Amino acid sequence: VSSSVLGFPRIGANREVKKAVEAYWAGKISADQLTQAAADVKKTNWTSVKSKGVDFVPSGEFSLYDHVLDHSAAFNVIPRRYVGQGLTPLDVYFAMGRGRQADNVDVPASEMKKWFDSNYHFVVPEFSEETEFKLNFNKAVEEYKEARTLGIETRPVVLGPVSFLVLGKLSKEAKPGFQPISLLPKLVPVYKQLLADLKAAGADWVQVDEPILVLDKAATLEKEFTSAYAELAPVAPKIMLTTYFGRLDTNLTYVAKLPIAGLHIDLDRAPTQLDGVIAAVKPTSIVLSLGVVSGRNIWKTDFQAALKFGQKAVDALGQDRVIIATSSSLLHTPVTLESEKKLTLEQKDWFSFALEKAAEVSVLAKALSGSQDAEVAKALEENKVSIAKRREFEHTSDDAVRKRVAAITPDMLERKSPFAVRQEIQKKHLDLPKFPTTTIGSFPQTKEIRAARAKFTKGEISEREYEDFLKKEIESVVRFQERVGLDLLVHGEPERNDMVQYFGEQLNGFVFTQNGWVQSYGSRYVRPPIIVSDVSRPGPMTVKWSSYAQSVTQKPMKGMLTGPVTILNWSFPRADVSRELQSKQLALALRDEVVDLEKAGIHAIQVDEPAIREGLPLRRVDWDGYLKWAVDSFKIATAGVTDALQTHSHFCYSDFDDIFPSIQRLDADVISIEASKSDLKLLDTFKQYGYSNQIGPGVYDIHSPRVPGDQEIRDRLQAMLKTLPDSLLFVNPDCGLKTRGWKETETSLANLVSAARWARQTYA
Ligand code: THG
Ligand code: ZN
Repeated sequence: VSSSVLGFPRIGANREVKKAVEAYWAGKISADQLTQAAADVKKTNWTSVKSKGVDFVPSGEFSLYDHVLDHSAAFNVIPRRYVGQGLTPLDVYFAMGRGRQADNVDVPASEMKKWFDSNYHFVVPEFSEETEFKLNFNKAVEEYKEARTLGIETRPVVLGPVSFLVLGKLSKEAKPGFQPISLLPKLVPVYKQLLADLKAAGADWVQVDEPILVLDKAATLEKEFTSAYAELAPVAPKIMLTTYFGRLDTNLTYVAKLPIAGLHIDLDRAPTQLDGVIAAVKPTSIVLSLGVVSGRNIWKTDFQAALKFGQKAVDALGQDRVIIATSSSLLHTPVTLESEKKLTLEQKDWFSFALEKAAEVSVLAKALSGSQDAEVAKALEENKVSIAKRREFEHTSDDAVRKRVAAITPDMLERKSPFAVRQEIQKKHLDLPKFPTTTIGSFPQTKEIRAARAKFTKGEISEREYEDFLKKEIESVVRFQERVGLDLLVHGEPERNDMVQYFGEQLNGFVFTQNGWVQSYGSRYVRPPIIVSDVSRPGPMTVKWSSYAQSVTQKPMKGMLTGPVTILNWSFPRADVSRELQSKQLALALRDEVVDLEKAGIHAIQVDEPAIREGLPLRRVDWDGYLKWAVDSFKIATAGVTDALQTHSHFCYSDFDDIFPSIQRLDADVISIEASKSDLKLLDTFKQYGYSNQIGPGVYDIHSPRVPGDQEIRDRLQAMLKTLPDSLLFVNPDCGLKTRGWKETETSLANLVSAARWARQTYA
């Protein structure tokens, strides 16, 4: 039995890669220096994974920005707008990832999408009839050789051809109805070249990732998989076909017949598929790679449970046909626990980060191989003790919280009156004009704000000084909003680092890392909080700031909270209880906060759920179960108030077709959505379903520094009013302004207000 890791975090233990990439963008280091910084981190990754005893060490999955983007650049899938601008290949690559606005070049970034159900975003490849694949470079071979020069034999990783095409979208040039998958016959020859090069370079195995095999849509792709792999297998190294984040289900029938040497399955997410997969591969010579060490969470693997899976596979297939692996790439976990100095020893003993997980697969493989090594025996014993201690801790639940969840009644989910009644009451209470203007919540997080927070964290300024600073910030944001003429104000959120971390820090049941960075997109990382026990709210979290903000203005102030589902999805959840239970505990904590805000004189409260859609299970049969508790959680959080309180929610996307009835069921008084990038077609969806509550489709895109003109916003409003009743329309940007500068924020919002005033006159 051997061991393998499917991929490793790219950031570097001390964020070396993030820093180097950002320094390169800022013109502070050269391309060569960037390459060197990357080479150092790759070397450290390979060496340390190897040193843990892992047999199959991955290479080629490293990236300066995103592995799908690497793949597009390598295969020459480069949208026209980036070509012929006089940029170096490296700068074309970054321009595709993040756009570029300098020296007469002005190109927007490519679209990003969430990588399956994770919080990682990939850069979406764009295909058309005209796409001409060729190998611009062979990253897999280059990195394989790079590792080999260091004396480390690796298993190169490439994204598979079917997933690559299916994850893409149509480029501007594509004819409507064009299917990227139809490019497969043109793409396969280029893959053949890549894989043949790898074989020639000496690679024995290649890991080919086909994660779309866990999606429903793969059921229609049997022909494509069969023909592509029939062509690739003869020229390639031995293919380890990897699937992750879900189960193969019926796709297994054809996958087991592919000419592959190995198949990897995710037993963290889908443990029940093991028996079926063993049965399907048994008659073949396929090696089975068991993803028993989670690539998505940070809990120590229960060795006894993992060994049971392993033993079952060994009994059926024999030692030589079993590999113990991480369930997916470790990209979604922090690098190492060793950098954590603030977690208690008890807490540290519960967790495994990427490097610790590498050690886990190695020990498990050795144990299954019947190793008599004292080190292995010791590791098994230590794991048993750690797991037992964690179980013991899990038993000490917070009875009050558990009882409260068990006592949730249906009436707690419903507002007192229907929306139409509430709307009338709220109109009087809030005194908002027609087409009310508002923002999504955050205002620019300036250097000064970050510096003050850093000083406070380091103890260089007192709590008092920090709070005074924040109050000044809040007051100046309020004054700005009054000056520019916005109707429903916000406090700007200068006190928040991250919309999830901030709440986690104030709730019982969470712990935090100092260095547990996980890539969100490009050079942007988050530090997900870890839920370790029952969640409750020791005291008000935002009331102080919102009521201070309300105290300095006559205009209504909107309270700002992150919703239960988003806090859960952007944290590392517990593995011992259901996500539903954790979500409901969060919901009750937020319910208390919402009620307290209302008591403190706040008349509008926004509870953001940007992650509700990405949490959707990958298989449609699992959707209803999720949507039921996700929507219920939001309702629990928001329904504890009087009819006079206006609830808002915000979603950072516009892809609602699939979940529309659930959005409606949230029964928020106002929702704001991202509508500025995509066309306004989605408003037809709203009309079609008869959406009845108020809605603010973003009137401009905040993800770019570009300032929208007054006329442009008027045109958008006009277009929106073709489908939306004017009594329901709010006017707002399409997301928070945290990442924007003040300059463009001021002009953009002035134009927004002026367009709303125009609309009030025009549609009086
Ligand atoms: N919070 C969390 N997850 C998220 C978002 C978030 N996932 C989706 C989306 N928003 C991702 N967006 C961002 C935007 C900015 C940053 C990270 C994710 C960011 N990170 C800083 C960096 O990498 O330099 C670090 C921030 C910090 O100091 O805490 O700017 O909003 N959880
Ligand atoms: Zn948003």
